[in-house]
Amino acid sequence: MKIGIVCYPTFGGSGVLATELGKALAANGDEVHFITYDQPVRLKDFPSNIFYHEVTVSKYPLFDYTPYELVLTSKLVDVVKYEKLDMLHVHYAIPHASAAYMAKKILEDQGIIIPFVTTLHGTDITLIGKDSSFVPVVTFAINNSDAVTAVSESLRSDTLIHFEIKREIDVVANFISSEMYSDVVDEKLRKDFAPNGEKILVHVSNFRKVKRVDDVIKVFKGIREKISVKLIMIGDGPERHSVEEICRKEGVCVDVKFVGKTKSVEKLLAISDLFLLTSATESFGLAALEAMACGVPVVSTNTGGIPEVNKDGISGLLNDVGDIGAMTKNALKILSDEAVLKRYKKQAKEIALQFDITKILPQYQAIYSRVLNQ
Ligand code: GMT
Repeated sequence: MKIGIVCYPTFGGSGVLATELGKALAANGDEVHFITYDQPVRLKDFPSNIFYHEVTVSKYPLFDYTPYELVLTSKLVDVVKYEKLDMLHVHYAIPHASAAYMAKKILEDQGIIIPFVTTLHGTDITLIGKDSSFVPVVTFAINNSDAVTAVSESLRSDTLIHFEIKREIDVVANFISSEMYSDVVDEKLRKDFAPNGEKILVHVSNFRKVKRVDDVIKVFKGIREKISVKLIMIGDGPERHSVEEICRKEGVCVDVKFVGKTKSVEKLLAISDLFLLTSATESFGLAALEAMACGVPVVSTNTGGIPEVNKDGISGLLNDVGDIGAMTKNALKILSDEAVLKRYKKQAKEIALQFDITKILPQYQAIYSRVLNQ
């Protein structure tokens, strides 16, 4: 099969997932064409059956806002036609699903049939998507996709609540490739971050408001009052500056290290003892799943799709959004007893294996077959 994948090429969960999916399909023998405005960050190698087509947006003096969606549509038409693609899989509804629909119609006019699958990832529904300025377009694009998937039951149900949907939505969870993650600790690296045997907490995100990163610092402060701990903050984004200010205000900077958008997330996860995920809303929580794949338990909020991956009392503990006290108490419950920590680490890894690519890829492949045969 020849498939075109459209995604955001950034560190965000939807782009990571789309890229890993493309790589897995290629490893399975399919021909994969990534169509994005930049090379996806997780796309490091180029085997003979992976291709990248850049969507280049030129600036014209007339446009205050260059119409990216139209440039993407033209690129899709071009790639489908000349690379003879069988189907498109677009990740994140805005604006990828409507661009795919437009490309499909243009190609139909030229006698070319190109079905497309839309995967909803989260904020395309729960935040931006339900903004009234997008609702009609998002609703139309979902209803007119050839198949639609959501990354959790929770996101599926949010989509049905916020939009007038007249079609089936399949739930296909986020995945990890367990081969990529190891629970083997690099002792030297661990010592660099925790020279005196402190426990290591970790947070990974794009530092947007929705992640409530301030809460990570507040919880860390509470834990630090009881046991020796260090905190590794991975990622970057709009809230980074204010979070650093909170660290200063709370007087915890000396034990917090901001490492930015590192490419070796797995190595840092593997030396960590506990992952903190404080999001106000989260359709799934791929970052938590990646931590669990390294045998790191998760103390998180209980919002959206998080309970579908972080199993309460097994891989970690769930808490209400903003409940700093409960998150601190629960983190201490896991960290203060070596036997308890060991048990949670083992269980986190076991749960993560349930989301291995080998279990999830066939679900996408079944949807592709259905779409190509309809
Ligand atoms: O905001 C982010 O976390 C990035 C965002 C994205 O679309 O790039 O992530 C969303 O998609 C991920 C992959 O499906 C999910 O695991 C995340 O939970 C989801 N983020 C939110 O819902 C906030």
